[in-house]
Amino acid sequence: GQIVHLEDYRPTDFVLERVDLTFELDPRETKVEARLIFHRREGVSPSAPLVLDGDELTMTGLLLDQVDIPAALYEATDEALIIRGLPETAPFEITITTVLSPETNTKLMGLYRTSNVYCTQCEAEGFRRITYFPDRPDVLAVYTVNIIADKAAAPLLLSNGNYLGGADMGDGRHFASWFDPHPKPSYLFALVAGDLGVVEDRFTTASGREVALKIYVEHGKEPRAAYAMDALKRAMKWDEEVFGREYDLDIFMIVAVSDFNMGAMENKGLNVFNDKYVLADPETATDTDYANIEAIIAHEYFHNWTGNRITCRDWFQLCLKEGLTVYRDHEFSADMRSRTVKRIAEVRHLKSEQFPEDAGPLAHPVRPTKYREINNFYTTTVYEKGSEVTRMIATILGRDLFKKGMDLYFERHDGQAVTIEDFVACFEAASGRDLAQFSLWYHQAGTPLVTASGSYDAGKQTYTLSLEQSVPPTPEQSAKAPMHIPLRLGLLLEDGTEATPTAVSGADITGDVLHLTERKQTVVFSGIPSRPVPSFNRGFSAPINLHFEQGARDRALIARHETDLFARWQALNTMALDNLVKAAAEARRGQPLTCDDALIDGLLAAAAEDRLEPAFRSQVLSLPSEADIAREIGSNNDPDAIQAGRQAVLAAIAAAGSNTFAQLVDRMSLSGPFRPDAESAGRRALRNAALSYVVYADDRPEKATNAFRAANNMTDLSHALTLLAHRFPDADETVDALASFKKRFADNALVIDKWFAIQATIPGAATLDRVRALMSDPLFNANNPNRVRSLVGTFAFANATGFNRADGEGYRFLAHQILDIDARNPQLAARILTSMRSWRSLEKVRSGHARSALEGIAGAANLSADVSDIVERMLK
Ligand code: B3K
Ligand code: ZN
Repeated sequence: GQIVHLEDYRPTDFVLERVDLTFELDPRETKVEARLIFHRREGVSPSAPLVLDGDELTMTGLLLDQVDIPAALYEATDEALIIRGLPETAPFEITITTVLSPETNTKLMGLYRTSNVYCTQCEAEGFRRITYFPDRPDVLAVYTVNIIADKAAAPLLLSNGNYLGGADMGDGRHFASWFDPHPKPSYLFALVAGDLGVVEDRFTTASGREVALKIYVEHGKEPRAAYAMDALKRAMKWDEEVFGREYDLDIFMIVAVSDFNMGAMENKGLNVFNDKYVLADPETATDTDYANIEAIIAHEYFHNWTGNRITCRDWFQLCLKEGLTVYRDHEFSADMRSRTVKRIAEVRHLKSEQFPEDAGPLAHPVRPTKYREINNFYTTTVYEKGSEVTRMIATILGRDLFKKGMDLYFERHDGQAVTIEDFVACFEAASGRDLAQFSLWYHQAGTPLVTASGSYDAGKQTYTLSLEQSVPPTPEQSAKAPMHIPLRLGLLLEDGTEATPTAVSGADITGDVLHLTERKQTVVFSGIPSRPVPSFNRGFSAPINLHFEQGARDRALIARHETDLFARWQALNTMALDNLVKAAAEARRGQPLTCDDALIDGLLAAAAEDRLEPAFRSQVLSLPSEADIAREIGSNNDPDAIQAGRQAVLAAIAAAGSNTFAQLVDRMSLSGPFRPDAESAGRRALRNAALSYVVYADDRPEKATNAFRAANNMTDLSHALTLLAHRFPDADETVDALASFKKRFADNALVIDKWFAIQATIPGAATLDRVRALMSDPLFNANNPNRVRSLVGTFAFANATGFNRADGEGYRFLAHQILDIDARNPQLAARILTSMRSWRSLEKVRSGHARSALEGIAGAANLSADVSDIVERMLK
């Protein structure tokens, strides 16, 4: 693939007015007729050819206004169809016939088959695998779609928009026609055909439109779609109440399929989902699964306005729809559940996924300026950091002006394909604020570092904060300008109350938001009666790293008294991280391992504090991961030492807290039927966190085995199995439990994915052989993305000691898998390869092995653009 540059953007020469598609579906020989009505854009040279995108297409017909185009006037290459001699001003119709083989389409882009269902995935550039087309998001058109198929094999024929009608064709086939009145880009096109069961419901919009809701799943799985339907209705209502957005068609459909490259896709009126994010019942889904379903159903629905009605001018603007829509789904989940616990989970995710990306060779701005393969830019930076940037706009403007800006965005740009600049301009217009410096968040990669130091002057009763910001260099961006960082902050006094300064100089402050805009700023707070304890970055108001020397006593004060609950968690988590880093260093040097009493006291006090909600307490008890510790250390990492240090800290907490944990296991148990609501999930989470420590403190598998036997829902069952497998991998009890779990759920692939993932994350060097063996298990399927992600992906992403073996075998294994997967499904291969994005921060023996493995991939023949783009950036 060629490198595409943002600065090269220009509109198409021809305007697409209408699209008429007819599909004659067949597993190996699907015929697609595309009738496209264009006119030459004003001012475009009359000799300019029409250039359409294509990818692996076989064309069998090409007409201009129903007449064959002579061979001399067109040229079809691998990537394009170029037609010359077209009318100067009058509209004309191009008819293209292509023939496809959905059954052998293993890339899962374009039209493919999954479990006998025809389905499409077009974002970002999949539509060009269906027909030649101006396949770019700024080409918006109205589509009519006719689908013809065998009636027995595909009784159900779906596409975007509203159903127009259909009929039997008398020859065993039937057809259906769909019309989508909303102009849309090709990436939002969808077609689904097959034999599926359906769950139906209705929704009445605020203005009285009746919408039919349908969720299609494999026959027999209908009961497992009930929660998704409930989440959909709640999302529709919430978007009306909070963003004033109503649905705009008579029907909204979701189809769950079992082979899908990502989570889900927001095609207009016809969302297609990975079935993992639709299907749930207590026996087979964990609380995390329920929460993910709620969030993703909402996310795709919210795209109807942020993405579909207002779309991206080009793919550089991806965060325009993704960052904003993630922000919207985060807010939705916060309103449905506990806002604080949701925020903690978001920040943990951001730090464990986005921060490493931003600190490594794959770092890129939220709004990149060039790409080789756009599929590689559906990243946590574009999504999650993009969401944080939107959140910061809301923090800077305040609730009302943010709402005003959003309303203006919807009003100004409905029906358009726009840019980040257009988006930001709406907030500037609504608030009168200049967001030029703030916009650097879109353009500068890297996680800013804020270093703070404070001094108290008792005589003057002033507290002086010296703040310094820097943004680390990232690929192709060495020098960075200072950013506008909205830092929420509180100054706590010894008695736990908050100081209210009589004056502040050196920075703009609105409410508790301190606006950091200079490289160095000295802020003086007056009227502070005693030495204050600063609590920085409340609610994680800015996605930054913050360095401030703060003793355990001060952190404990924050953990006890902060009014911002997120900051309480943050104080304990930071204290834990400091200890874990220290313990890792001790393990590395072969010294005795220590754990501070202040940490143990803080964790146990929070765990036992009944005024705090259980979900929050479970977050306090869950220590930073090995990857979190590695990120904090930053370089020359030894995963074995990190793990040894972490285990020593866990053991110390488990020993000191044995009574607290045993009591929590008892007191947090639930009776009555399973309920997936946030409160019940929180109790299960706290109980399971406590159980982990109980099992950790014991060298016999008995307690975990009992928990496994007693579990009556998947959250508890899979947690107990994880405890058994991770703590006692070779015990007979573990072997039995793994076997019984497998037997019980052998016909449910999504549950078997958990079985694969639990085993893939067993710590230690021996797990690689286990993973290899599991790849030959009859329940494994190397063609199914969910299976591959659960076993190979989980091993590489989430098993620090197993994957990063000192002998390099883990990397060689992964390299081999990447090449194997790449031959079938490049997107999947490239995604899993990003698990090595932090390879340079390993100690030199491991990083040497990692480099060789990456070089092996880079040197392989026939690499896809997806994988070669990632591997080359990683080696640069
Ligand atoms: N927009 C899709 C992601 C498409 C990924 C293409 N490689 C799902 C989402 O973000 O909602
Ligand atoms: Zn999205």
